[in-house]
Amino acid sequence: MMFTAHIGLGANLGDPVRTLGAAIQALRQLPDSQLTGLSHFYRSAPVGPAGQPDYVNAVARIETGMNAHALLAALQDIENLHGRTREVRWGARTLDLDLLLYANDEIRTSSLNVPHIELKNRNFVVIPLLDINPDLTLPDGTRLADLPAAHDINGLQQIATGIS
Ligand code: A4P
Ligand code: MG
Repeated sequence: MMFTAHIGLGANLGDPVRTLGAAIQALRQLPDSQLTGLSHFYRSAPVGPAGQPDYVNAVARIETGMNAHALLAALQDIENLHGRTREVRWGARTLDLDLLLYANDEIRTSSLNVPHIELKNRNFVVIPLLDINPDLTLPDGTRLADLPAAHDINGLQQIATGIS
């Protein structure tokens, strides 16, 4: 069985566009998986501790045979490969990969929350998700396009990267 998963990519240290490009290459190489969608890239104002650089954010869609926990572990391996260190919650990082959506599942465990807890509140997640699928609906039935974040371009700026 193959399942659709949406992955949020974010970086705000080093060369974020280059890091996201490398992460997308790594996603293409995930076992039993295929990259089937990629949003535009956005520069976004940081949410969380003040004084950190702007982020670059994007969303990728894959079709995968991996279950959600195996996929999360694979995403953490990619983060680690790109020098991710975890110190401050919501603080600066070289690469953050979040499992935003997995099939139409709702998963609430100590190590994995899907849909991602902050998904609905973050324009830098909602707007790229809509790039990939303007009709996307969450497991609770919410149409993504109906969320306030879908119409909030505050702090968000599309950037040209040549990555597709
Ligand atoms: N975890 C649970 N559910 C998930 C999921 N769906 N995807 C657990 C990924 N991880 C999930 O995450 C901590 C733990 O969350 C993991 O061990 C995993 O088991 P982490 O990535 O180590 O820590 P974190 O990212 O610092 O914390 P958190 O709460 O995940 O933060 P977020 O929500 O990822 O936010 N501002 C802008 N403009 N753009 C950004 O991308 N990102 C963040 C980080 C803050 N501000 C930002 C941005
Ligand atoms: Mg995270």
